[in-house]
Amino acid sequence: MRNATAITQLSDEHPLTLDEAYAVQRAGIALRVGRGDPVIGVKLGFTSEAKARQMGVSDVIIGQLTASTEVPDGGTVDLATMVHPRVEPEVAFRLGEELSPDSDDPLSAVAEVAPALEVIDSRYRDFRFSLEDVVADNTSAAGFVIGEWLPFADRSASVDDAEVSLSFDGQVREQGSTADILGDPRRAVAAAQRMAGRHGLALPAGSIILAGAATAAVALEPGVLVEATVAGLGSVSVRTAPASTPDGDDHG
Ligand code: OOG
Ligand code: MG
Repeated sequence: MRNATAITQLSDEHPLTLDEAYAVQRAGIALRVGRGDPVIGVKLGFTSEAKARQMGVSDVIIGQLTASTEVPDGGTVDLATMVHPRVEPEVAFRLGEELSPDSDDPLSAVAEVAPALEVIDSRYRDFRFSLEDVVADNTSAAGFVIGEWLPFADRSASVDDAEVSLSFDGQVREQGSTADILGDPRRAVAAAQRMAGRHGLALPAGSIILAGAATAAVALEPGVLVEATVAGLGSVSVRTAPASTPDGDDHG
């Protein structure tokens, strides 16, 4: 988000349909692409009960990941550009070949799998929104971090029910299982194929698919080390920049 200012829900003033909400999302992404920030993948939202319950919204949604929002594993995110960011543990897939809407074996297009973190931030006041609002806001996508990619050649039977934990400075904040993501996170690949097909998004070779959070999201704080661990896949981490000091150089 370029000016980190919360707004009221779009749907408060202009009720919009889900298709219109996806059109708003595409228009916002087109602006970013025009600024030289290409789309490098997609993300699913509300694929877990924990997230649907936390946000009071239950249909699976799709958003787009642009290159500038990727943070390297072990890197730092600056909260100053965000409104009220949260973080959540995820599983990521990377396509080795294009995933076309009519493929009847979507998993065969997947080359790699990795543990991931997603930073979400909503432009809506109090992080409250309707399904249409959050779709128009590109599903709150603000940043993502991918751990080490592992080959998916054996279709990673072990990712279907792997323990997931999210910690801040080594203290566990959320725990769950990859099975909390659609019953099996591999189902996220078919879900992404279906949603991308429906909303006109391409999934070329190399695309990243974030499967959705396995647990509820946790509010980010300045100056913490955030780590997600997915049993069998490993860990991924990010730091948040320390709080800026009041005697910084940004007076007046
Ligand atoms: C919407 C994004 C949901 C997930 O992993 O379920 C999402 C939100 O919670 O603001 O990214
Ligand atoms: Mg997410």
